[in-house]
Amino acid sequence: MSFSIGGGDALLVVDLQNDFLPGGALAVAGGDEILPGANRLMEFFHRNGGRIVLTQDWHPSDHLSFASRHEGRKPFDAIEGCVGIGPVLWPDHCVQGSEGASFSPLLDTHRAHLVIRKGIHPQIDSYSTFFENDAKTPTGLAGYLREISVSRVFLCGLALDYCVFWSAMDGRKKGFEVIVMADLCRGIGHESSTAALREMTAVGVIFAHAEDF
Ligand code: VGL
Ligand code: ZN
Repeated sequence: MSFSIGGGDALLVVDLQNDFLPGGALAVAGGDEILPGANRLMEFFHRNGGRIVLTQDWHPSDHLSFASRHEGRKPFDAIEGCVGIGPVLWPDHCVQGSEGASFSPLLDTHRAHLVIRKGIHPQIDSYSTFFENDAKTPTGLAGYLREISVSRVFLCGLALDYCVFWSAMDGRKKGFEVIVMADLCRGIGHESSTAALREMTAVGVIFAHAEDF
């Protein structure tokens, strides 16, 4: 497969922040391996007139997705009946303004046109870059992309089974063509990653690899 990139294309680089990388509070195994490829892809989009959007998980220190906010609960415990939170609780991560919430120093952020910060409301999480987890509060990304005539959205980053997955699903829901860079994503869980790949395939997400560019 090969892609020619232009003004109708956007690259969404998802959550390449210290806390999701080895040594971070919610480290995704192998997360650091995708940094060079993400940088190369941003450079490629830049050279060809594509749009580049970075996302940043950006929680208040008392965010309800943190296990520390729930008496007797541990990180990765399942949580039910808490609208907009779950299906599991997380360690404290990506607290606004912290070192953990900063982009990796190895990420070339200078090519980005826009940074979307998400998960900013204390009571609700936001895995998707398009909607918060109530599935109805928009972040504004779809409007931004539409207004600049973007129709295809390419995704890379972390985590495959949460923020990349939900961004891809909502991108399809909003009518974009969605291409997930399979070798430039890493997942938190094995089973959830397998399920994510299956569900994305079912809604017409296309998978590509760095070598396709
Ligand atoms: C994410 C869990 C909690 C992600 C963010 O970026 O995939 N996962 N917050
Ligand atoms: Zn988070």
